[in-house]
Amino acid sequence: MRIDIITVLPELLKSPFEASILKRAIDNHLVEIHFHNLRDYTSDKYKSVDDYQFGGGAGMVMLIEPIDKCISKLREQRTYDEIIYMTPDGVTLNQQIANQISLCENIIILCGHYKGVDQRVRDMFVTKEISIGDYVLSGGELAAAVLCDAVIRLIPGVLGDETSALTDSFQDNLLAPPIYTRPREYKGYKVPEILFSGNFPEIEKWRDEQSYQRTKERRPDLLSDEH
Ligand code: 6GU
Repeated sequence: MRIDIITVLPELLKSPFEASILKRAIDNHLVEIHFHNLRDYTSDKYKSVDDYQFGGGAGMVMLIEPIDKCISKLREQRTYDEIIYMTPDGVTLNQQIANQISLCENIIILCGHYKGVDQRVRDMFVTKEISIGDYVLSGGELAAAVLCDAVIRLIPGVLGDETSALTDSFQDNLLAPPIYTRPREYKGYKVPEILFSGNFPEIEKWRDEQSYQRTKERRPDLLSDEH
């Protein structure tokens, strides 16, 4: 998979890809990430990427021209499955959307900044608009990093244990069960006895019940039909 990220703040986005699972995925050539600084696609001497909004109102709007130049150059080189715009008014990211995107070959992620982009960018280029939740961030960069992390870990070969993405919370609309490691008892807090029984069908059953109980208590919305 190849991900091209268009941003006015590439520095803000680089560090999540320089450690742990994402770094290994890149080093193993399972994913390529390319950053594009919008300022490199400006044509005026001030390298403007934004301007005041027509009709008045506070906040700057990202210009269409540098974004068009950047996207057009990328599209000359390959076709893209999705052009994703990160914006708080997009659809809220969930595991199903991450699963879908993980099947793409090439995607562009456009990070909104200031008040956002000129509406015509969305009309002309964008195929998916994604938010990471109902709160406002200063820009789409951190949201893009969240999306990339959620997607990249689903690419086959990225996780060491191939099954572990399948047992994540949300993968089947259930939260993950409690997990334990050594020591068996810590300051009076004990690991549930069933986990030492060696009876693996019973352990699986216990985990399924715990998952269901947790989901019922914390996220009953996940158990309803809309999901
Ligand atoms: Cl994608 N962008 C911004 N600026 N804020 C957000 C967001 C995105 N998702 C949630 N809040």
